[in-house]
Amino acid sequence: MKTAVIYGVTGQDGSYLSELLLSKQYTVYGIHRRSSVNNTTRINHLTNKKQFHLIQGDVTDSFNIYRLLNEIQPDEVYNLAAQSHVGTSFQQPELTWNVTAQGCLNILEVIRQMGNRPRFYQASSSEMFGDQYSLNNNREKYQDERTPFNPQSPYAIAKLAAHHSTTLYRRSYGLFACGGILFNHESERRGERFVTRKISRYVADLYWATQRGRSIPNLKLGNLKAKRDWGHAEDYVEAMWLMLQRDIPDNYVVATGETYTVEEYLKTAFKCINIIDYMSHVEIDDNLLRPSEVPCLMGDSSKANRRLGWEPKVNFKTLVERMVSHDIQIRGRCGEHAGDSEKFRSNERT
Ligand code: NAP
Ligand code: G4F
Repeated sequence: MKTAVIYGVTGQDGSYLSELLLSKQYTVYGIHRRSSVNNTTRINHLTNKKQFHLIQGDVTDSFNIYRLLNEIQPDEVYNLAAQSHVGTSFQQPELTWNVTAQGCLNILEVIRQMGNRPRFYQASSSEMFGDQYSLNNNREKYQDERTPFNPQSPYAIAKLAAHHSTTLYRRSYGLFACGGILFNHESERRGERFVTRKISRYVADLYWATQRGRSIPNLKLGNLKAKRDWGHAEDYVEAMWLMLQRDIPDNYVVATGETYTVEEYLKTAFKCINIIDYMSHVEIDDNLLRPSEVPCLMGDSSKANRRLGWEPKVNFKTLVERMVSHDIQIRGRCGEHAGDSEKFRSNERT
């Protein structure tokens, strides 16, 4: 039976990857940061499983990485740890760099020095492409493994440094290290400050407010014109695992191949509660616009399809419907407190 270490286990992807590996009989060591409040809500349902172990650690602490990896001697290490919010990276560039770039290098250096080297997965990002794209025969923009990178945020710069480090350690030291260039993937467990979840939570609050004959303040958003290639996280963690099962390590784009604007997501989400005039519930807040933006992401994951046999199962419409329906259920259970999240949203500045 295999053993895996997951950095970033408390995040959206960490929780789905843990479930996937446990279903394949892995022993999973999830590394999580000490927090003054509970940060394990996405994995609480796993903590009573015999093969799941939660251990304190942090990717910025090389001594801790060295000790843990040498004690556990895993077969596979997945680095999903990051300050992963693009907007926040403009406010906290140094922290973003330390966690997202330096953290990856810290793990690679420890693995390089190990006798039995585990296989390594780095959570790279489509944000690294920035404003770059390739053109297909229909003159449509897309990104694949050959598209140049031109990062547009401190987050993307840090991810690109980590991605290049992963490739360098593979080529220079022979590490089995893969970079998964994943396009946006969302889910019912998505962080509340990413745009898809922010919208699905608002739609759920609006639904319950209407049911109770109340009104709530408008939803504040930034750029509605940006286009993203949105898939479901459960599909994407399978691609991570598949990369580490191959004979040869490599980098892969993982995407659905379809792109939609933020406004199209908004429209589809409001349609779930039969509201067509969605813009009457939305305000554009200039504070939510970013100093620089990634205008259009649409991935071509043909290589992952050919070599890993990977393809996405959840399409855009199903993704939106699942997120809204989930939030309607949980916001319904919150009852009277449903409006509280609005106070938080109106204070959000990223
Ligand atoms: P997420 O929900 O924000 O999870 C990030 C994880 O990193 C959390 O578990 C967080 O712990 C942990 N973390 C933060 N700082 C850390 C540190 N110093 N040491 C150890 N762990 C730390 O992100 P996600 O959506 O699951 O994404 C997983 C990874 O894929 C991230 O690296 C992200 O940048 C990358 N990625 C995501 C997407 C996407 O669309 N979701 C696309 C491409 C790439 P806390 O819970 O304690 O904060
Ligand atoms: O949901 P977002 O914050 O995701 P973004 O910036 O695309 O980054 C996500 O995907 C990356 C992969 O491409 C990951 F690497 C990264 O870790 C993260 O998971 O924003 C999506 C779009 C942006 O264009 C943003 O400007 O939505 C726009 N947007 C408009 N209003 C907003 C808002 N984004 C947020 N977070 N909040 C808003 O109110």
